[in-house]
Amino acid sequence: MKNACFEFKTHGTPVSCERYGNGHINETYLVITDTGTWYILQKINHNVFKDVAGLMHNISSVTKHLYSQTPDPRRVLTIVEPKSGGTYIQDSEGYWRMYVFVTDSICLERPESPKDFFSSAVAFGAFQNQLSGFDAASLNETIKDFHNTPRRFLNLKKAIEEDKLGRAKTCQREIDFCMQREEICSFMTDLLDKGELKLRVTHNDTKLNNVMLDSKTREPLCVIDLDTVMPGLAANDFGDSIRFGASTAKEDEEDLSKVNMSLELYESYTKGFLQECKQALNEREIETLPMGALLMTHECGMRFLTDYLEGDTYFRIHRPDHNLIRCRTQFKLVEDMEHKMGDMQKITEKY
Ligand code: ADP
Ligand code: GN1
Ligand code: MG
Repeated sequence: MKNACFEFKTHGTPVSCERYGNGHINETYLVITDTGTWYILQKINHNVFKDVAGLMHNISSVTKHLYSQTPDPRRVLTIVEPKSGGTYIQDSEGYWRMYVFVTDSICLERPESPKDFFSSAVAFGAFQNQLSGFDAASLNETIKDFHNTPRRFLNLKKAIEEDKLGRAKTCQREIDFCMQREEICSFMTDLLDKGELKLRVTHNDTKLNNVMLDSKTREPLCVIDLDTVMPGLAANDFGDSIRFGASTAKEDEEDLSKVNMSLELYESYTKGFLQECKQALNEREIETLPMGALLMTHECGMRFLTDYLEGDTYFRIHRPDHNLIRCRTQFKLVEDMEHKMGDMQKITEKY
């Protein structure tokens, strides 16, 4: 058992502590105490999050804001206080935090039906709406240039030039794919510079497995993984959800013929997301949602490719070419979205 699990104000004494979940960034454990109470213990990835105090300040203030609107620990991620006070602890292994486990919930890797995906859209749309009155200036930027797509392109170019592990020759097709799409990278940043899009408080990592649904009713409960809540674009939150959840296959599917963007799932998500937050968005923000999907997918593919070239130092991998496989699914989705852009726009207009 991890020593850290005894350092928080749990109900009862921890009796088990096992690795849990499929996140790519933090090290997550399920802790169960002798009273049968469940908790999530996480070792915060300090390579990714350099300023842990700033990160935890964000999560603590955002969850307080959400709790003031919805005072229910199943509906708002809840921090468990360390015995020493504050919001996290540091020991010889690193930085740790604990959350209340969202009871009677499920967390999906794939939607089992369009209704599941609709529920996740309601959760992220409502999250967006609830944070519309939150003071963005009070938040720390936990990862600089997180969704700055042109910057991600430059990082990729640098990784190709350095080619530290001599891997560039194994992914020339993927490299070419990115070089052909350099121009689209600045689509959102240009609109932002022109003042046509608005910076809001957004989640920035809206994967389906970052939302909990009620295990019986499949209704949305709670948005989790709040590490990247910071100023961002609504279209990016929308887009990252489509990237992961509207795909017909897993993020690391090797058979690319199985990987496509489902218009049916796209429609379910659009309906749920806009139902919850369209009143908070301007027309231009709504118009750019389909491009948000394409660009978040392309950006994520470039990030996987960059990490592959740099020697897998960012995303957790389970096999040597895991990041390359992930990158390929993203680029397959980008191509599919390029073909379906007209349909995606029509669906968006409908809602
Ligand atoms: P990462 O940043 O590594 O993705 P997450 O915070 O998303 O870490 O946690 C990883 C997984 O742990 C989630 O996908 C989910 O399955 C589970 N999890 C995290 N927090 C909770 C919670 N409060 N209640 C239940 N499950 C949780
Ligand atoms: C990471 O932490 P997790 O697994 O929810 C990453 C996202 C990527 C995603 C790709 C902080 O999300 O940006 O889109 O992997 N999170 C961070 O699956 O980099
Ligand atoms: Mg996560």
